[in-house]
Amino acid sequence: VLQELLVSKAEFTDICSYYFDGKGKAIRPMIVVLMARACNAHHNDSREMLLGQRSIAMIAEMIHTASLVHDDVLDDSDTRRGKTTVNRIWGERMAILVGDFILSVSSMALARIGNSAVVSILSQVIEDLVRGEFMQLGSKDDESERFAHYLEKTFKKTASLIANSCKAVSILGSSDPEVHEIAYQYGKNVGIAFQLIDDVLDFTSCANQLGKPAAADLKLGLATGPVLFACQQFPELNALIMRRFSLAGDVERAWQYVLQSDGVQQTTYLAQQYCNEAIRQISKLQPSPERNALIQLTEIVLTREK
Ligand code: GRG
Repeated sequence: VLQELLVSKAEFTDICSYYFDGKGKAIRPMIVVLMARACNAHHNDSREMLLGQRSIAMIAEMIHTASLVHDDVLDDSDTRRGKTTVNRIWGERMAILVGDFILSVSSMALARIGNSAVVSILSQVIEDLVRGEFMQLGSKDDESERFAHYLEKTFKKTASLIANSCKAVSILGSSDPEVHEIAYQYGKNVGIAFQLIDDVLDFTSCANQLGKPAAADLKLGLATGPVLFACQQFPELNALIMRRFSLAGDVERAWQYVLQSDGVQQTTYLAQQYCNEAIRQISKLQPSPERNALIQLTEIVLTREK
């Protein structure tokens, strides 16, 4: 369906369908569909509502994909999901337009749902994605502010899309504001945990598994969870963080410090705490097979290898 939506109107068919090839994990639409069914257990479901919820799952994946295409331009990346990036094959101008186009198709699908609360919730996601990317460009010189800045960036870049998509399907499925808040809190906590593990995998996984180069964050000058924790044990890292690992040998030195420290374990532990909170939240919903699946999904988020 996603491919049909994108391809039917595009002159640049091949490029637009390039990432909709089933190679992504599609974790966002999976969470959204499960959340919709877990919330619907509280109410009756109409065909119109189910279609709206299915649209939201597709819109979430489209917004995600558009942001990946733009992100690869900003980072000048060569590979994504084990494939050459759009920017490498068709050039940066085309990649920007393709990202914009995917976003425009998702906006039309969003308008078609015809619910203004849902429109504003998912528009907030786009603002958060851009602000998160902005936050990543800048860094905090003050060490004490660094972790809060990192967590806020993590929410905006990754968790907002999951949290707000969960909230949007809950609004279509239930009129109870408590259910909306539970859906949002589950998505927010799972989303933050997902990004923390993403940051761990940048240190622990090999390039082959990730479908993109390892230590990509350090090479981009980014200090993520494992580095920030390692810096508490090895204050020498502070200077490297401040200059964004820009001197020759910085990336390799930072990498060694992180592996000698408990940074990876501490970041994983923090991700576990967020998953525990997600489980606590979702457990407030009525029991359903989908609620159980959302609980199990937290384990997959924590133990995934790519
Ligand atoms: C065009 C909407 C739009 C935004 C522009 C560039 C930008 C602002 C935001 C970038 C946001 C970004 C790339 C966040 C990273 C999120 C993340 C964890 C990506 C990896 O997700 P996976 O592992 O990827 O689910 P797959 O490939 O499985 O889909």
